[in-house]
Amino acid sequence: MRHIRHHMFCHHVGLNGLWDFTPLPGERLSDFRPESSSGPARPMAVPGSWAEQYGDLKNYFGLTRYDRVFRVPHAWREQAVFLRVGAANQSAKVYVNGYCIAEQQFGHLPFEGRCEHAIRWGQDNRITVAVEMPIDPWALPPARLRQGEGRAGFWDSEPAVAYDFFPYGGIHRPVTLYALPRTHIRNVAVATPTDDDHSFRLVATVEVEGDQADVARLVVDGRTAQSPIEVGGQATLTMAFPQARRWCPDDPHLYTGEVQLLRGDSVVDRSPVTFGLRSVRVADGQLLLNGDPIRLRGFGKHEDFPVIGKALCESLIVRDFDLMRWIGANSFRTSHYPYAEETLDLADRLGFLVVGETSLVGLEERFFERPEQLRDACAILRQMIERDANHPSVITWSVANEPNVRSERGAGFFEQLADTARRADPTRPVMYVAHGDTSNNRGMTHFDLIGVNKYFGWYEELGQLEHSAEALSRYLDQMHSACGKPILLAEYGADAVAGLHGFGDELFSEEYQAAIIETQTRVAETKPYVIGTHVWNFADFQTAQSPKRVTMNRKGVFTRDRNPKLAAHTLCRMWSEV
Ligand code: BDP
Repeated sequence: MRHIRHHMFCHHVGLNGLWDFTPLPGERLSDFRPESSSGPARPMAVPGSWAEQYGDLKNYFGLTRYDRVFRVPHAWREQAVFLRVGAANQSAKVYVNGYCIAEQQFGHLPFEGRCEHAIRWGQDNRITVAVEMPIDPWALPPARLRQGEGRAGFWDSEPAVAYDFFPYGGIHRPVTLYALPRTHIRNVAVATPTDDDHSFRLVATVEVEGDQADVARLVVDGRTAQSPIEVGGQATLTMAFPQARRWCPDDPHLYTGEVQLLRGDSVVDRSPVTFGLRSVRVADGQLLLNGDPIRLRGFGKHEDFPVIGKALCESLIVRDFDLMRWIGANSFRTSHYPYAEETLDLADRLGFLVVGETSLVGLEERFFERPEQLRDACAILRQMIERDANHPSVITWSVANEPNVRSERGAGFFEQLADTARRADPTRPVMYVAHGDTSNNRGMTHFDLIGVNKYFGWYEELGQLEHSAEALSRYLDQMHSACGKPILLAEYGADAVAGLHGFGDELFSEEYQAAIIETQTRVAETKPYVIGTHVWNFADFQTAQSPKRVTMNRKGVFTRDRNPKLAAHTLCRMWSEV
């Protein structure tokens, strides 16, 4: 699939805006027929979450259809025409004039298909996207099997999802129609391995569709490399960078170049390529960026905002990076799903380090028994890596959040996920994010980095600041001696209702949250094997309803609308000391 940035360099039409929307209660995506008539439609913004746009849809979880009419520029007649959806939650099928051209089972990941065979030139064309947001115990991520199950039976919620964020349905990322020459570049995957003498190589794997080109060429800073296109449509281009300007948070230098397809002397297609030269690896118990140990300071986040829900909003992304810069963070985790491509583009430009996470959250033993779940989990992981591997900001792949792995079979499931990630991308370490202890995290030894989520002072040692510090210290040491890997404290914190104050030990007060975060951060910083701390969460976020949530999860150090709580000022002070 062509990288989103490349659209700027080919003919494209954005199909965001108001679509006709119809809920189809009781129907399933598997039986959907685009020609069947449905009830009266109402306007729905794309990108957007339906639950945020209409009060009566707040708790609608099921099948819906989005329709709109579009015209295709006549000049595209001899071209290959694609329709691309950045992401829809949770599963979707796309039809052009009744022909299904693409589908996606997994939310938060793009999908596209060629559609020139379905287009009516010079006439109106109907595009229909059927989107389903199931509350289904076997979806990924899943709902609970029964009330009381999931998240280790921790609590019940409505809807009964096995994860702690609101199951927003909708077309959440841009819909784009674009055209390429019939013979074109499908994808350029870059890897930037380091040689023994610390010089970099750029290895660009070019996938070609169509048979009207014989050579692929890479042009960067006036230098070129070229190679014949092999049977099967692939070419590998290599260029050495002995004097590389390395990408790092203080100097996030991006190289830009171009890949061209040639037939004889004429250029058949061209595609930009952007990359950063940096190395990331785990050695001597440390996470090394360009050979030097790096400490991560930052957050687990969510894609979540009032009215917008889970949809892409570029001003919100820019604002969040500005707030992260202000507070002194240098990194974040895309908890608990792959974020918009635009977010990673900005992280590349601004020099943030990203833990890229899949949507595999809420996994427990029942999943490890079913081969189709392993197949789907690997597919999600591979699709994320394929989409994001060109981003220098992404330093590790987190395969899942807080699975409950007690059996040999579960350990095998995670071994396979680790292998899948390493096969898809041998250049980055692979992370496992644990909660609990060694008994429910079998298989974590297959990973290079371990994230641990622990809420001392909140879910454990409630209200006891001092004990919570000792408890964290002991816990980190135990986990480290069990796994022998560098550890990221990937979640810790406490809920605080903005505006609620106290003397420091009142639950839900801003003071208590600030104190917990400060104490726990300081404990983690004393551990040589801890490679960083990610506070949970950057901002308050919407969840399913539950007795443990005052309308939402309030562990943000910013409110949902991005005002700082006391903890934000505390972190700003602490991180400015670094
Ligand atoms: C962690 C989960 C996260 C929750 C958090 C919490 O990974 O998704 O939001 O707990 O309870 O265990 O706030």
